[in-house]
Amino acid sequence: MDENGADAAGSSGSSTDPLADEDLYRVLEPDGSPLPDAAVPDLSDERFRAIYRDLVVTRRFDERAVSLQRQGRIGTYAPCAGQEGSAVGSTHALADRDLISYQYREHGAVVVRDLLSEYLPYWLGHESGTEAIADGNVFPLNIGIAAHLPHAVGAAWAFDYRDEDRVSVAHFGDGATSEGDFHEAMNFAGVFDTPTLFCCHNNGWAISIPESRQTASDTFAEKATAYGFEGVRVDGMDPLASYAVTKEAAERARGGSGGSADGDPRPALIEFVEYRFGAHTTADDPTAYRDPGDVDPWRALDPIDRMEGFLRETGRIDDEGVAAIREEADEVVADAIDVAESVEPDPADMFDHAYADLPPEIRRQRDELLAAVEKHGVESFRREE
Ligand SMILES: Cc1ncc(C[n+]2csc(CCOP(=O)(O)OP(=O)(O)O)c2C)c(N)n1
Ligand SMILES: [Mg+2]
Repeated sequence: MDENGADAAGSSGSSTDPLADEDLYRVLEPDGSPLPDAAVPDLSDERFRAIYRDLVVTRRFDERAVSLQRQGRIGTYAPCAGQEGSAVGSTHALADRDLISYQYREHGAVVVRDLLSEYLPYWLGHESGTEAIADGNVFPLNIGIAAHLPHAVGAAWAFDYRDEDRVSVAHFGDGATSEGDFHEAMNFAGVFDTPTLFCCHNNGWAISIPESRQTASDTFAEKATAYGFEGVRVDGMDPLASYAVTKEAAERARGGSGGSADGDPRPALIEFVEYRFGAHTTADDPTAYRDPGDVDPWRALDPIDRMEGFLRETGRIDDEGVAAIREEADEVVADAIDVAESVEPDPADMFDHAYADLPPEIRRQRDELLAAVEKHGVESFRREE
């Protein structure tokens, strides 16, 4: 074992042969053909193509965001390449009224909700971006690991209390399961049967910490047992498996069939086993802690190639259809960048989002800034291109 414990990855996640794990729920083979006994979700052709389209848009967004960061046009960014299948597949299984909260890497959920133009300003440093996505039932992005989970459970509890037919879906990483907030949220959800889906994205790493150093449990899914509800493991790089598992869990969370007591909502933990192809963030160099060759077996499970393979094999798309979707993705992302870059930054914005009522010292700083803006003009405070 090296100093990170990298060769003792345990039975889930960072295994060097992802296909060796037979316990994972799967629908698609690596080439996209359905597994012999697989229950392919019963979806319209439009819905299957929409899932593929959202995967492609998410990948394109990711590529452009990394490139924008390299050009100094956005701040630090957390790439999601490799992990699109779970975020996109699971969000397609929800109703628009369902509430999504996420860590910082599940950009695919935002793409499915069609909120890219609203979302991108956040990465450019505008708080307006996080405000706007809240209107689409997506909680603002959360950097404080697992801190959003008690909030997600609180929202779910409120849905239940008010008799609203809504589910609260919280995305987080394997690293988040070591936080107290995760355990408190899981316990509360189990005791009070809140309609919460805990979506754990096990990408094998928490920055440089491998999962073998994160938990002594065999799987992350089994942690749900301690809190009295179901945990399930799914191939997170299989968009249709991610869809199917989420659909069923959301049904139970709504109090539908399959729960321990039909009619009562039950929470669930879904462990999406996947891998991030790239760096933790644009500030990270993964070669410092993992061998570049470790990524190769996972690239063979690329969710986009897999979904495309499925659509082609079942006659739902051809070369022309693929080209049209790729072109559309380029345009959607380019438009989102144009919209985001046209937001005029207001220097005083930095004072507006932490306090309802500014404390005297912060108010003094704000007044000083406003006086300087008045004197020198707002352009003096904007970045020179
Ligand atoms: C409470 C808290 N502690 C530490 C950090 C620093 N940090 C940022 S990302 C990260 C790793 C999280 O790993 P994981 O939950 O597996 O998510 P992933 O980045 O792999 O998607 C850590 C420790 C933080 N943001 N918040
Ligand atoms: Mg992780």
